Amino acid sequence: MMALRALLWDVDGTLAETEHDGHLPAFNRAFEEAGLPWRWDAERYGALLEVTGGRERILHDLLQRADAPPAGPERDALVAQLHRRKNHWYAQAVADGAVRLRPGVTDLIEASRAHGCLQAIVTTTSRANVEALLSVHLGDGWRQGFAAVVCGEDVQHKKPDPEAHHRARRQLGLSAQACLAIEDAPAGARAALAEGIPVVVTRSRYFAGGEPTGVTAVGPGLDTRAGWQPPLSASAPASVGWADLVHWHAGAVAGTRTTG
Ligand code: XBP
Repeated sequence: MMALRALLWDVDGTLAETEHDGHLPAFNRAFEEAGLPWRWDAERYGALLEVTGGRERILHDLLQRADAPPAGPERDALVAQLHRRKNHWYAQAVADGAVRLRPGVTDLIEASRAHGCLQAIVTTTSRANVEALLSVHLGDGWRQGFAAVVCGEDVQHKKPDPEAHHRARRQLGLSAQACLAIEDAPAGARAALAEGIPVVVTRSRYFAGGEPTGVTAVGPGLDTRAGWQPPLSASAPASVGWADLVHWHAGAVAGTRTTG
């Protein structure tokens, strides 16, 4: 039986509620400081999250605005400027403590590490955003604790393309079935599954509904044993633990999927 050798962590929505607490207000701040009347509310942002990548998201929105510059160098410069300033305000929000890690994340990283399981970051957000978030919460030396860190700059195609998961797996030197991806969004789950990596979904604010297909387990968060599919037995401590991950992973590798 293939052992679980690495956890592949998504960042936005999975490690932290970065979208609502960090990126969304930062986008609006960037619009405001550029003197633009554009603002995104939570509903609009939820819809825009279909588009992965902050730069791509701005461009997508702008294409639907009559008051946006037409295609050309002026528009490209505006998108680049807004994205740069968005990331500035995002880093500021993280430094100010506005974006916390989701409950249960740090415990599970530590518990799985203690069992020799490698840790990886697989995200298509910008590297600077990952650096900002993890240096605040895991300390300046956080990078040493991760055997692979794949970010938006490292790939040509963002999620749901499997390129980021493929790169991470190659850097780890592991087969897909030795890994387990933890994701919140359908695009992330699809990306990992396309690479053949079993997926656990921790639902997040913007991806609270829907039934992800083909994933090994789906639940409300790592800090609770309630509300998971397949159900978890009640036990203490009342959070998802290393033994649960091993169990889920073994089921996935054996071909028993719970959803879809
Ligand atoms: C998350 C994203 C990102 C962030 C913004 O991707 O969709 O676009 O919202 O990040 P993933 P940037 O699920 O792969 O973590 O502005 O840095 O692109």
